[in-house]
Amino acid sequence: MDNWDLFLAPYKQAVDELKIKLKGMRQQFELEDLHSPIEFVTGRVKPKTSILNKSTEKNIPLDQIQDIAGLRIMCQFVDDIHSVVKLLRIRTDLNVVEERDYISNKKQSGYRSYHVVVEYPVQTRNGEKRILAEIQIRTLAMNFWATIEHSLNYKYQGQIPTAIGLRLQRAAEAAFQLDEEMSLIREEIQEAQAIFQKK
Ligand code: 0O2
Ligand code: 0O2
Repeated sequence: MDNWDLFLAPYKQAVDELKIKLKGMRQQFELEDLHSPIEFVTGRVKPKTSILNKSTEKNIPLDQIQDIAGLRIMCQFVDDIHSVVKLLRIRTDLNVVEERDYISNKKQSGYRSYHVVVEYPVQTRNGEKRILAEIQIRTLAMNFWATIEHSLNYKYQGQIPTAIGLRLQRAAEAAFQLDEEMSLIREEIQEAQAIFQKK
């Protein structure tokens, strides 16, 4: 690759645009005093070294990597995740090409999230370029777990000691139980939040 900045430009453009659009969805719910299934949104372009490692490890060309453009949507409740997925499926400015449900099928590590891969058209000087972006949708509890597990993985270079790995699996179950408990008192929480927002 001779010019990384040029290669990454449409991915950066896609992340910036999708961040604005997804935050816009949250604002629409707020404007109508409705519970937003989106709590907050973050985004990043995958660093060059991670892109090269993934391409080599999986033996796939750069433009087939699905998460060079990565968006993350955090939700309060597990049900919100499914609402967000439905909202994404009906959008006409992007095309859902793959869905991976790591909530029903958690990963061995204990990781839970719902991944949606989309094809998104970026307008460039040379016309339209359709690129892939990965949107990870998860609850705040799933995000807490994934963020911590990600740093431990980095620290131990993917070789987390067995004892810590087991604790992480238990922590993942605890996070999931937290989500289930919160779902049970969802109505109560939402009423409280509605009152709080009006103040
Ligand atoms: P707002 O008005 O709060 O939405 P950028 O610098 O634009 O490339 P970005 O996405 O703004 O990057 O930064 P980052 O660090 O990815 O964080 C994204 C947004 O998520 C930030 O808001 C944070 O305030 C918000 N955020 C992070 N953690 C939490 C959290 O636990 N709860 C809530 N509600 N929000 C959180 P913005 O985009 O700066 O502005
Ligand atoms: P980053 O930017 O460091 O987060 P693969 O990446 O090969 O495992 P695939 O099929 O490309 O698998 O995609 P998958 O598994 O649907 O999504 C990969 C991304 O999901 C990872 O990106 C993580 O962001 C997240 N993820 C998947 N499994 C775990 C896990 O066990 N723990 C944590 N914390 N996150 C996970 P990257 O490539 O690691 O990039």
